Amino acid sequence: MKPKQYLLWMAAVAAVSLSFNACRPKGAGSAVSGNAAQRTYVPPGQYDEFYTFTSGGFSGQMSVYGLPSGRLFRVIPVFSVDPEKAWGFSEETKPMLMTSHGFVPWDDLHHIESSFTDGMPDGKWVFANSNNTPRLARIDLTTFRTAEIIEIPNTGGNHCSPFTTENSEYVIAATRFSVPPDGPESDVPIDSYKENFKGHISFVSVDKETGEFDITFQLKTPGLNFDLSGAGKGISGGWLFISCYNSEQAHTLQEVNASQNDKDFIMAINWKKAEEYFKAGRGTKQTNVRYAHNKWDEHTHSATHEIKTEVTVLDVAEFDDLAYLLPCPKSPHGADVSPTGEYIVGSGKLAALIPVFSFEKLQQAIANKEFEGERYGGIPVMKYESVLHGEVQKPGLGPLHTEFDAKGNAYTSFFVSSEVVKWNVESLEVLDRQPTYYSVGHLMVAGGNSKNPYGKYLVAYNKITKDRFLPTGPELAHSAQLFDISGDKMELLLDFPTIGEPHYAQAIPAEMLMDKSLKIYDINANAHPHKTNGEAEARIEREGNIVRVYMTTIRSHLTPDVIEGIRLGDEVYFHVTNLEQDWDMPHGFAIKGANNSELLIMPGETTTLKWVPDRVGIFPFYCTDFCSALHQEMSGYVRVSPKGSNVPMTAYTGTKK
Ligand code: RUQ
Ligand code: CUA
Repeated sequence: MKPKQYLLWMAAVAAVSLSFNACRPKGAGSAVSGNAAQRTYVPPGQYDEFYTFTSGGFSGQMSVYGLPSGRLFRVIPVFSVDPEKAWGFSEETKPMLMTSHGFVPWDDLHHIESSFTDGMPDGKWVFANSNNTPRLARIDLTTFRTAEIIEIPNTGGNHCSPFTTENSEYVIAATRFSVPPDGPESDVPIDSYKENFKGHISFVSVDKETGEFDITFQLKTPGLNFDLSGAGKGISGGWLFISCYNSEQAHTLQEVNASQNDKDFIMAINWKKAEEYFKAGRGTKQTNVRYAHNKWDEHTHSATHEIKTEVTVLDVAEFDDLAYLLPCPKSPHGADVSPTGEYIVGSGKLAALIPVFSFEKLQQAIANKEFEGERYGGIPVMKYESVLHGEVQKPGLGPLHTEFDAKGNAYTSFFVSSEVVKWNVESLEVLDRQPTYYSVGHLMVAGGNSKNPYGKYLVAYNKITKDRFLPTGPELAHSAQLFDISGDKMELLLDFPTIGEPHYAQAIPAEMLMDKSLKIYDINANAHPHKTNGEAEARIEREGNIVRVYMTTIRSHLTPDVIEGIRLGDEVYFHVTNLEQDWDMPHGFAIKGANNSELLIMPGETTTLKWVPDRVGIFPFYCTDFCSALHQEMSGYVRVSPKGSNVPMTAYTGTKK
């Protein structure tokens, strides 16, 4: 076996043996100290200290938990349809899931990143990526709703994303799978990877006030797999560090062929320079792209979808000061930047050490041209020793991700050896290690990717949880494990199950968000084109075979609740306006036989359900949210008659009009 194959084999053996209970780490039951319960117990009526926004992985959603309790507060639908919230089912939300491929009802949401001001979470938005059909989403932290989704062109697998620069100038997204640039020329033989496949790194600007996205420019790079990234901060503020695997540029059997080289790379990008070149008019307009830009409007309570067809691309090969390659041992996954911005930690999935690079050394080495050579037609490769701060020796097996506290420590997750390891960023000394149950992927320290981490808590997101929870058939809940990191030793406090497969998360102090959380939509500001202004305006209207029901809800009736004159062949739109102006008082709407979801209409909002009746008869409808003592009475009937019948159009509640 070649050395790299041997390592792979070793890793596989370790992973397999860990998957049997016989190898369950010792002390799983006793790892929790006496007063752990007290430290995670949030008594009834009290609040948690942090919100955590957690990726749902293959669920496509984001979930909101409290820390330290681990209580689940909300699942925010982002890239997957959600019938509970009518996301992707109501007429208003359908445009949010439109792409250049049409309506896409599912995606794989991996990473969550805050908006930042001066390198600290500012509580305005969190961003999330979809891995499969490349998109970025912005979630509004006053409404806890997805406010915007933009598709990323020239990209295949948007894994290396989203990474926010220090002042949210850009949210950065880079392609996991290099592919030929979009357009008719992309029909090429797959074994022409080296010549024809390219990477793209997108710089998506964020409007300071509205948060609106715009793909300002893209950088075109050689074909590589970009995995993860960290935006520089402080002294490295204008830079970006991206882990690259498949430096071999293999196009098949990557498991072996993309694991040949002893070192892959971290690509350091001077994005400030790239921005300067862009502003100076460098770069080419590519006009054969097609990507969706979808926006939610809080006044019309509706989304719009448009397809854009232009993007500006700068080819890094045409500049000699944009990109540098830092050799990084064995298939790096995470590339994480320390709070001061000085250190960049690479986590080689198959490496037996953790390399820590120094930004200052990198700057000197660039100035002194300490290059080992060039790769891919002109990108300088730095000398490993010239840019290295040092290596953490024997940290564990299978390092993936690193987070930081405010005291100069780093915390790295180890997938294969199932542990979190604490080490000092300056001295590179391992200070503590604690087992996780079991294979830990991402980890999150509260504020751990900011300039001044809040510290206190660390959450490990574990992928395999055999024997931790009550069995639930072949698949078990993934888990989050909460550690107290305020002392010298990390202390395990709590296990809690999570939704989907959590990758990254962001913790935001509760006081930053709770007071600005929206309570109701002002009904007077509701500009929905099919809003009903009070019960007196409730009605039905026919335009050909389109029937619009202008319906209102208020405790505890729907208006109208008697509807006649609907015929087979009609398309019925229930435009339901919730007249309530009271916090936490949504009403629901559902009708028998609808091959659609329910609606849950927030106070002051208008939402639309499309219904195409398939038979004649009487169809009950009702409110789906137990809203009052008379909730069960909150219902009504629709009469459907044959095509061509002359049953008059009738709609009322109470007295027949
Ligand atoms: S990945 S388990 Cu999608 Cu962030 Cu590392
Ligand atoms: Cu309204 Cu139940």
